[in-house]
Amino acid sequence: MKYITAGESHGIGLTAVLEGFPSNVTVSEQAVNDQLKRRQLGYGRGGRMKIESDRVHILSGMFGSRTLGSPIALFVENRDFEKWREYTHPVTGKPAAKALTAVRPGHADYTGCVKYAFDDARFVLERASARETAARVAVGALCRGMLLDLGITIGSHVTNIAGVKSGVCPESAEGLNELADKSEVRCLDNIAEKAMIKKIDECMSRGDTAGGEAEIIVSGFPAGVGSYAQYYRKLDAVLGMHLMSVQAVKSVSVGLGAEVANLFGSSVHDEMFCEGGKAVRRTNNAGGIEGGMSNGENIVLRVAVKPIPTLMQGLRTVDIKSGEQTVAAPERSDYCAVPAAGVVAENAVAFALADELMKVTGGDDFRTISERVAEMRKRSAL
Ligand code: EPS
Repeated sequence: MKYITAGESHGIGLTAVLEGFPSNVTVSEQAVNDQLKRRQLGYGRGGRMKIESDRVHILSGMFGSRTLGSPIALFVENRDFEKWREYTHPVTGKPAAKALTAVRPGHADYTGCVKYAFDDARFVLERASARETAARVAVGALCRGMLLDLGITIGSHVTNIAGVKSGVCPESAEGLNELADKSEVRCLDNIAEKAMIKKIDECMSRGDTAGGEAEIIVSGFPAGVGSYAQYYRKLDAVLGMHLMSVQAVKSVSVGLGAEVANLFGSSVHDEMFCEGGKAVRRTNNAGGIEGGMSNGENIVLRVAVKPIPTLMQGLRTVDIKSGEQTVAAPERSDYCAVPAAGVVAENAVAFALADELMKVTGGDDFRTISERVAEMRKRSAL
């Protein structure tokens, strides 16, 4: 499968085209809208989320909610476009009277102006904005629906905001989102949750922003997807690409992640035990991936996201027009988007895993895929 997205943050809307999705999958439009809604939530979002109420328009690739195997075009409208159409209309838009030249360190403003030869960072930020993740979530939601029909569940929870860590380690993705979504910061640890909210309040009051970390868990994914045979077939490498490309993500880890550097092999590797004729593990430090392939355990990933680079208090910068020292202009933005980043990450993982699974099972029609998944499950049940 492949998908591309198009659209600016304050343009008409966001479009995605998903190519290669199998036929005969029953798609729930409501399930896509549910994912879009989850992405919009979270304590610390800015004023924009009060304007938007994201809903998907499915334009092609299915009849009567059943996929045809042909490209699926999706559209999510930007309600805020009406306020911006004077500047951002694709045909009649005119450059703003005052260019944004006090580039925000950490955002794409400076590098985008250099690369595309712009003298106004608005031309950059419109596309660099994390608004684009709405389109990615819509695509991921379709894939996630198919995975769910195959008995594969994806969930996430927030493990850290601004250094406040959750002490809860869920065992499975089953029921995880139902619990996490009850919390405004999607944190399962009640004490940490309150401290996280306090940190975000502190950020808001001084015009600062907060980053953090989310854990994504996938349950029910069959063993044997991915391959050790080539670098681009390794499941962890593929997942890394899909997650690192989510706006603001600065690190991705699998299982124990960077912690492996501190430990001996005897405490890292997940020993196998024969119980009732089956091979079982008592630990999952590998995060469900060994040798670039899924091993049948839960896939456990973490993403760390940087604090949003738009600070109301302003960061010191250089004006790209005058060349003078200045302070980055405060723009409306979020103070913390870590809960939303976890939801985006889940849906990015859904696309990556559906795509990799289809490379093993054949990807044209859902029946073939489910028969192959059943076979794979039998083969791995030692
Ligand atoms: C963003 C800035 C804010 C965020 C936006 C990402 O938007 P605005 O500039 O309109 O206030 O709310 O995220 C979304 C719009 C979204 O849907 O997630 C940025 O600069 O990246």
